[in-house]
Amino acid sequence: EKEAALAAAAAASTPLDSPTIFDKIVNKEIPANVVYEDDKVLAFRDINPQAPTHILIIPKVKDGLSGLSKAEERHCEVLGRLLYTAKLVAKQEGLEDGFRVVINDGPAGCQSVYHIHVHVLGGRQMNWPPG
Ligand code: D5M
Repeated sequence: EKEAALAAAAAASTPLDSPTIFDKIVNKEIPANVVYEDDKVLAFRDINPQAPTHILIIPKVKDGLSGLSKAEERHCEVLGRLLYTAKLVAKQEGLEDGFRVVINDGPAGCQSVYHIHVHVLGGRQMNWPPG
């Protein structure tokens, strides 16, 4: 019982569960260049674009999804919604020739904001392998 309480306390205080700057964007506390919004997801232009089109798609409610590595089965619907929104946004941005979708996870994946997000990059030729 004590162990469970300690584990719960540790989980509650993990920084990964803390609000991020993306919560402030969802709550309109800081501005963002929003390109798509519905009841579940928000899409806005990346502040540091790596391509002519660079959009981030996030769930409005994080629900423990600080990153893809934290996904549970209950997240399947929102994960599908994020990818489907990537398609909608790519079409809206006129990326007919193709585009790239990226999810960075954890330190080795170069993740910097711990609220899951899908990058949509396009408007130039992408290269492989990525950096
Ligand atoms: O990607 C996190 C991305 O979030 C990174 O490309 C910059 C972007 N970012 C950070 N703050 C903002 C604000 N305020 N508006 C728009 N975009 C922002 P990652 O995959 O975690 O490295």
